[in-house]
Amino acid sequence: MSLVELSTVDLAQQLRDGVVTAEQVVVAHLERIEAVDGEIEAWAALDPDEDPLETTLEYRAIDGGPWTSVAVAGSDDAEGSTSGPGWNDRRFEWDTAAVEEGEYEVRLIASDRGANTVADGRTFVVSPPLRLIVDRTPPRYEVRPTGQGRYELTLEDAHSEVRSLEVLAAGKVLNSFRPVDGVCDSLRESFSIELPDKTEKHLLRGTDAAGNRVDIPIEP
Ligand SMILES: [Ca+2]
Ligand SMILES: [Ca+2]
Repeated sequence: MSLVELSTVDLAQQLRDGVVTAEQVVVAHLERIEAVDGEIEAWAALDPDEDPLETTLEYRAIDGGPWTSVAVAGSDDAEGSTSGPGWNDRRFEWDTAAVEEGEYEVRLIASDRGANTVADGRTFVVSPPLRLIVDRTPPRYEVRPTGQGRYELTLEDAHSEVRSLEVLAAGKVLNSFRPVDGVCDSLRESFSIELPDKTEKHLLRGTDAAGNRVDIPIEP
């Protein structure tokens, strides 16, 4: 099944699981637009210049409110001038540095209105909106030694699922631990772990689904 055919729920799950990236989803939808647009190429005969399709990415908080356009750096059109938000290289980059952390809906609006009269131009929403999480903060952790090199450890994140707990050696991942319930699939996961060498210092690393990492030093 292609990305544009997935249900919102399945797509959101795949995004959370890291199976697909937001960029791949947007590109898939842009390709879909291109494919559909191709079927309506009949009117291109009336317009041999090939209308540029102007696309805008919009987002809003998951609990509603107004849509905000994502400012995208202008791309050069055929004449070499800069044409507002759009895509030439089939790639949108959303710099979320100034966006508050949390869950958002993201949608793509496509229009060829700029190149047509109002009557001819078409504007449509590429639906359904995607759910995306903006998350720049690593999980918090709590560690409790229980003796004999064993520890009870909890990772908790405000926005993304906890994805992994690993032990590093010389900067490389030596091993990863399964949570007590078997699967890293929620905002809070508990681990009951035993470290390989009880007399050595260890460095653990907790990672959330957005890839934010926290290093956890363990002293013997
Ligand atoms: Ca996080
Ligand atoms: Ca779990």
